[in-house]
Amino acid sequence: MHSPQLRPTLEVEAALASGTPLVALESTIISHGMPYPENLRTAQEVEAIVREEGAVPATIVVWEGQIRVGLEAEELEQFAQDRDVLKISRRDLPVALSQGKSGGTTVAATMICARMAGIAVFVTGGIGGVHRDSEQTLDISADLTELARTPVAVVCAGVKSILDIPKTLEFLETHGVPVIGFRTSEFPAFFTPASGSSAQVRMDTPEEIARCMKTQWHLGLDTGLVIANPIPAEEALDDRLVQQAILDSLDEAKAQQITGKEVTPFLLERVNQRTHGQSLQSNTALIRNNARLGARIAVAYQRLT
Ligand code: PSU
Ligand code: MN
Repeated sequence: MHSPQLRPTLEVEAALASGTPLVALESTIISHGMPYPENLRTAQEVEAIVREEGAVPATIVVWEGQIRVGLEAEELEQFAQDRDVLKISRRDLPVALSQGKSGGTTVAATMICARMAGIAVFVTGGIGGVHRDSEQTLDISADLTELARTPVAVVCAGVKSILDIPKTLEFLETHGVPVIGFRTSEFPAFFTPASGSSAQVRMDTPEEIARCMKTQWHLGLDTGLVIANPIPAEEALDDRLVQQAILDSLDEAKAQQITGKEVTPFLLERVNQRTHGQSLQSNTALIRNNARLGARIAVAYQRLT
């Protein structure tokens, strides 16, 4: 670990030193993706699941100008309650750190920090992607360009259809990012297990995924991987309800001229409201599901290395 701003907990440092598998966890979902106290409860549950599976969780946040890799229990509580922090993606990292600010790290920023810390597996809910009206706005999440340049495996439940899923998959293909469906050949759409688009390949075990990661990086192909883990069927939302909520929210964003980094948090919040909290329940269920898979992949990957 080289950056003077990188501050792991003692537990994370010990795990890195002893070769115990680690799982990085994203924090924009805590600061901007869910209301309090559900965000705290979910973050705690996710950490507990990672431990159950024999790995060490490292929730990554920017806190008063430092990159914290892992938080103490009280710090996590404090972070989850602070609704007034930044959303930090790649370009915001140097700004926030040099100004001593705090914030939740996006998929892109969490990948950067995980890599700096030496953590290969990262669990989140959904990744950012190519927006539906990208022909006009050029709005493409920095998560995708990060996947194109940073060697970390990202476990997610696919991409919300607030985005253009086929274009998102095209972008990942262009940039050489493997897209693996876990026990499915469909690429999942976050709230629902199927999007109508295919994953690049289906894999059925954490070991198979770990072998692919190892092979990729051994070849010197320093891109990330997307591990797309569909939401469990019993937790999925009704497709028509979700689609309508998304269309209405997109109209609202356009009417209010929401742009830039505000777009995604705005849409997430409005979709949550329109689905009357059902989406929040699905959201927490799929993250728990991703945490279990991510930890199993981290354990399998550690065995190979
Ligand atoms: N999509 C979700 N949930 C999320 C996000 C996206 O379904 O919480 C968050 C993640 O932190 C992701 C970020 O990295 O939004 C992408 O934001 P943008 O589109 O501004 O790059
Ligand atoms: Mn954007």
